[in-house]
Amino acid sequence: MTNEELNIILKRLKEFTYILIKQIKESKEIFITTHKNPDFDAISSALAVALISKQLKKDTYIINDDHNLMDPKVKTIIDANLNEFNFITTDIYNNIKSENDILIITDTNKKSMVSCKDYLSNFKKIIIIDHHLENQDSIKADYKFINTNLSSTAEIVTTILNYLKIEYNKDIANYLLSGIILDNLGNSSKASRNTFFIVSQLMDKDADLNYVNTLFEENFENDRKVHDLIDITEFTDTSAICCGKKEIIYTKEDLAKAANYLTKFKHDFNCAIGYVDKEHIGLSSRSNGKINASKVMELFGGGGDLNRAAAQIKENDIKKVKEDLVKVLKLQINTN
Ligand SMILES: [Mn+2]
Repeated sequence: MTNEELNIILKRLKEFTYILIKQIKESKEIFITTHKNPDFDAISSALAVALISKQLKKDTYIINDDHNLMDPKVKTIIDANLNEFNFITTDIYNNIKSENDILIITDTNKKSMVSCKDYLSNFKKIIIIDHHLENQDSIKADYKFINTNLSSTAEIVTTILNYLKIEYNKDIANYLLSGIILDNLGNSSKASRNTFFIVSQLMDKDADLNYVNTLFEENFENDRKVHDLIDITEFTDTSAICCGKKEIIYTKEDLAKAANYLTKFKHDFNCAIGYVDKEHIGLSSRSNGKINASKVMELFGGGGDLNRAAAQIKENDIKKVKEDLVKVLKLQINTN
């Protein structure tokens, strides 16, 4: 992205900020949600939007149904904020909903990825703030700021906080810094001049890299498990694919870590495949941009952006998934 392109994006973000504020001001109650199983980018951006809404004296709720399934580190962030912010489930939303509610979605634009997907038509207006590619599954929003050239949703919302000169404390700054760092790991980083400017703003609010590092601390056994998966990677001229064994269950994050690691080796496309439970297989992919990772993962029912994408399918035969992926990659390369 050139500086000129970035300037155009930031001008659009400034215009979107005015729309966002106007919409929040006009509504009594604001609901915020993220993709299911939120990560640091999703949860920090939801908290930042909740902060804006609370400063405008609106009743503000964050919808999250995954309290017991979540990454334990993300859960610690939510638990630390239970007094400051109203976290509710979709069932509670269903009991308190009214006709004028606004839903603001951060870090996804896909219907299948939000837990309140069956209630989307209940909202008077939907606003999306995100950095992932749109596709047929994208939610029809009344207003949206989606830009795949920006590094993270946390970067987008921190830029909004800056435009609005909204004060926030060290904790929020730490969460937002964690979101930005999480989404910039590996070679698929989209860090720009704005990313580093925003990071310096967060550090001005006393965001602390030591705190962020504690969130990314690894458990030795789990790290070895991820590396055992990486050890069985098979390479072609253009791709690196590792495929887990049947007995081993991986988390989405494990697969993402393995895929990130593979970006070290300069292949066009990297993918980690593994069972995420007994009936489902997960795929996590990274691309240098020559192959559209999102287009490839869409063929497996998932999505993402040009450089990072993932999918999860109900399937028992992991070898078949790998063979299908190899076939798809051959086609992608031949049609380039
Ligand atoms: Mn993100």
